[in-house]
Amino acid sequence: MTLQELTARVSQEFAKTYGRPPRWLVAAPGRVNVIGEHTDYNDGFVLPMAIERFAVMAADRSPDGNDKIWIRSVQSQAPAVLDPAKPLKPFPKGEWANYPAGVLAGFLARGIQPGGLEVLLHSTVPLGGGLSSSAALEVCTATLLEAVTGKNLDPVEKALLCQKAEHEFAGMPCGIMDQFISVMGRENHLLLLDCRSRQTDLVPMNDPSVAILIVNTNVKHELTGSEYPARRKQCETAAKILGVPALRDATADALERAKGNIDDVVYRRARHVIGEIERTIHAAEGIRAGNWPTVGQLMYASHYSLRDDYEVSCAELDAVVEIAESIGIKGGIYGCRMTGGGFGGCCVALVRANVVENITRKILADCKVKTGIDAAIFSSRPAAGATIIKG
Ligand code: GAF
Repeated sequence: MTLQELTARVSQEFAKTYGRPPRWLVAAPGRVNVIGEHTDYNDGFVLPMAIERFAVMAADRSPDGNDKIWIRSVQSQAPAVLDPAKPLKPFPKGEWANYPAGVLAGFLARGIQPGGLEVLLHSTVPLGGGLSSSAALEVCTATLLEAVTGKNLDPVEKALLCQKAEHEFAGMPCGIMDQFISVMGRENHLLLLDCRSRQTDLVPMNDPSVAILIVNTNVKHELTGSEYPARRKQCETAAKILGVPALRDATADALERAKGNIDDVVYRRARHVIGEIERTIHAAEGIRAGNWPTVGQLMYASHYSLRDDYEVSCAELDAVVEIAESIGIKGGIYGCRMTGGGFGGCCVALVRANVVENITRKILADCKVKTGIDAAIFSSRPAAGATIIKG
């Protein structure tokens, strides 16, 4: 479904729910990270692209004139009711209302009052699939509040406000990648983001001979669990031992020299991050040069490092990568790796565009035989970041 078709549908759903057409329509994309995993909170580089899967919100003023914001979701029975008259507090852990609530809190803290709204949310970003459904929801909410109030935030401030919502309301100490790409994505481009300086470089990705495939294992992950914060701590420990502000500043040589003084797990976490930052820079160069076999090799290397050193993969993700390798360049796959936080979710594959259908059939069939899972596959061109469609 194109974004136009999706927003037309959400507009109709709004009219059915609230009995009138929406005054505002906004959308924000999910993302797939091509390479640069678990590097954002180490001040490193990431290389994500926005995907053609979106959180969309349709909205109008509340007819009763009060300041409450009612958000109904086509994916959930219970609405989220946000009342700016009372201090906003997080809802119980795991509730989707935390994402819009955290974003609204950020606007209120800046003295921006949106007033009462009735909202309908529809998201096509798979939930819990490592494709940033939560960042899409945060950025979509922020874009709606911008549209309603006419106050446009600077893109960096907007992304950071959304990241803060995720930290303080959803309890997930994420880095900056997901919110930045949902705000700043550009059609036909990847975003090379320096997570220290926050400088962004658009990397063109418009060669019609290649395609990005996203393989969803449908294995759900829970990143607010202990694993993600534990990885962050291990990285901080490694940086401290190496005497650098962040692992971005460490070299592979320095890590080898310090090996005797570092716990093996912490050593391997650092080895992943240091190697992954280098791979990300090389991959961006490879993409600019259209050197697809090199980019593919870097993607496989990233996966092995996430599997063996960072230990955030799982059997199903490993199976997808093994299947991709067995198909190989001859069969049209340049590279494949797990993407996102890990422990389930999706793999991203770089493939020859003219064999997408064959590859899709083969991966789905082999996955079923190897792991018993019913995976889902779709391809996406790099999409634009958040937009106001109406209003
Ligand atoms: C999750 C986080 F939200 C990101 O900030 C990033 O750390 C990613 O995991 C791993 O690269 O998506």
